[in-house]
Formats: sequence, C-alpha cells, structure tokens
Amino acid sequence: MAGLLPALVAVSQKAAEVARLCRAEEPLLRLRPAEKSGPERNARFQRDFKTLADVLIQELIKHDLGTQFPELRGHIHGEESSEFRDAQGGTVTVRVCATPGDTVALLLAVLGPEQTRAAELLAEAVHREVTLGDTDLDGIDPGVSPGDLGIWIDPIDSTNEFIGGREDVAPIDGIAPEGLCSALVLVGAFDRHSGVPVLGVINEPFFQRDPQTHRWQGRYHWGVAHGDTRLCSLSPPLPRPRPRVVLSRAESEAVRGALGSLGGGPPLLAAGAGYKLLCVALGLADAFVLSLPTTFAWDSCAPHAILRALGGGVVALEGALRARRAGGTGEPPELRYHRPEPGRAGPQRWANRGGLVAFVHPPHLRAVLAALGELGELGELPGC
Ligand code: 2IP
Ligand code: CA
Repeated sequence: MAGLLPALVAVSQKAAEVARLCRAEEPLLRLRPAEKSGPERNARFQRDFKTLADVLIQELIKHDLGTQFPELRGHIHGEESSEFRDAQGGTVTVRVCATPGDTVALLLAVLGPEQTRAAELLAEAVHREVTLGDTDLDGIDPGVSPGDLGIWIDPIDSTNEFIGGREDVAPIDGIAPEGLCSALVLVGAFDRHSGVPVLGVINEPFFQRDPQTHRWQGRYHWGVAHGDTRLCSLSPPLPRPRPRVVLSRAESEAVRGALGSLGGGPPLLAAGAGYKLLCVALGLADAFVLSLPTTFAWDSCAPHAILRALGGGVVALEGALRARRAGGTGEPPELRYHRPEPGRAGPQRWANRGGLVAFVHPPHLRAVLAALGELGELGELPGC
C-alpha cells in the first residue's frame, strides 16, 4: 500500500515535535519522570524512567496509524505502558482523545490544573495534521499490506539523554559519545508471519540547532526492505578496509579489547541503542556490537529495516558465534520481531537476549565475529 511509508514518516515528525515541545516548555521539562520498576525496568540502568513525552508520543503514533490503517489495530506495540502518574499521585491512562479539548482535559490531570498553556500546546501538536512535502516518498509502494504487518514503537530511545542529556556534546569522529542528539523516535514495521523488519523510520528530533532561530531542527531517515525491494533515504556508506566499531558504554572490557584487534581504531562509545544503530546506517561506524541483553525489539526493529535496505542487517551475536563455532558458513540468524521469548514476563519477552551485531557490509560482520570468536569459546561474553 503506497501510503504506509509516508504515514510512518509523518507520525514520526509529529512525535519529534512533541519531544521538542516537552524539552522546550518549562512546566513539561520540570515534570518529574515516572520511575519504572519490576519487569518494566531495563536492567541496563540503576534507575529507569519514562516521561510524559514517551507515553504521549507512543499513544499518538498508535492512534494515528490505527486510524489510518484499521488493519494495524492490535498489532501496534510500544515500549511503554500508557499509564502515567497524575498530579495527585494516582495514575491516568494517557491517550489521544476524540477532540483537542478532551486531550487538554486529560493532560491537565497529569500536569495539574494550572498548566493550561502546556496542555494546550501539547494537545495542539498531538492533533495537528502533518504535511510532509517530501516528494521522495510519493508513490513508494513497499509491496506489503498493512494487514500483514506489526509495528514496533520506541517513542523516545535513550530516554536518559532526553531527560538530562547535554546539548553541547562534541562528536568524536562524527559520533556523539552522549547527549540530547542521541534521543530518537523509532518506528519500525515487521512482517507478522516471518518477523522480518520491512519498513523503518528513525527520526532525530534534536539533530541540530538552527543558527539563526536557535530552534531545534530535526531530520529523519527511512528504509524499505521487502521481497526484492530495497529503498532507502540513505546511500550505503563506503566500507572501511578495517571496520570501525561503536559500543555501548556498558560493554565489557573483554569485548572492547577483542575488537581492538580489528585495526579500525579504538572502539567508539555512545549512548542510545537506536543512535548507535543509526551511526552504522550513516557510515559513522561499520558495526555496532553488543554482548549484553539490554536492547529490545522496539530499539532495533526500525534501524534493522533501514540497515537491510542498505544491504546489511542485525544478527544475534550469541547465535552468530555459536553457528561460527559449529563450522557454519551460512548467513548468521538475524533478529526477528514477531514472537515473544517463552517463559519471560513483560518487556523481557522482547529482549534481544543474545546481544547483537549491526552492519551494512557483510565482510565487517565476518571480521567482528572472527575477532570475538575466541572470546566466545572462553565464555567471556557476559551477556550471552
Ligand atoms: C535504551 C537506550 C539506552 C540503551 C538501552 C536501551 O532504550 O537506548 O541508551 O543503553 O540498551 O534499551 P546504551 O546506552 O548502553 O546503549 P530506552 O532509552 O528507550 O529505554
Ligand atoms: Ca529504547
């Protein structure tokens, strides 16, 4: 269906506007994030939070896509639950109401009755019609019906950087080690039957500040990878002779050391699973390697579709090393997005438990697996 990709891009633009609003408006920025606990908490962090922006963005994406494509209803999933703490300390189910006025009333329950300006600004952004004007998207038909797709939403990836990220972080070799720029909106579509990621949109709400207005400017990237169709807003980056790797700041010393043998320079560190995946798609790194079980379907689905559109992919690190050790020469198993892990509860059902390697050029994947191969035999891969 031709309109699905523009719809994903348009809803990511609306989401990015809400994210920028929540950073710009003092009462929204001051609003304490809700702390996640129990199975909802990502073990990657001592304390894991979600903001009103996370929840509102997820619900607006669900609302808009479900309205435009009724066959998607029930198959649009996100990281966050829609409950948020209200001004009295109770909980309110955040959703897009039938009218902006109703949405204002619901937001006032969260923000407090005195925050009418913030509630009205948010409701206006949530109910606004988005006009893309991106002629590259006109007429692109991914060749797949929404009735065969599921959606994964990460409303704000790298929430920690969204909450407290600095705005003036200087990139190192083009990659920001941390900061607000690594907070992204991720919307991915996967084939419900095979789990293969087929459409992906990555939106960077805080890409750069306009030098004149000083307002945040965003940008977005998209990819289609279905059947024989490979289309992308990006071009495949030139392969470096020796792969440059980007890692989570939580990656083990053993993995960091083993990857040093690739000869592509010391591994670069960055915040944001989505951001590191984007760095690979942009060619700022040749691979993102993670041995920890700290990413989820919503982190990787959209970037994975874009990497597939560029000729690459995202494999499960543990499975790839096991296949290599067994003498397998075929393609390692790529991540899939349609089946929860049996025996797990809540978000843990959707963890990329065997870690991951993201790449554009297969020789770089092979080089990474060769460098880590010995580690795997020594059992030094902490997450796997
Ligand atoms: C997080 C976020 C973190 C990442 C973690 C993800 O998603 O991308 O930055 O940890 O794995 O699950 P790291 O920074 O080490 O890559 P969210 O912020 O949406 O919870
Ligand atoms: Ca995330």
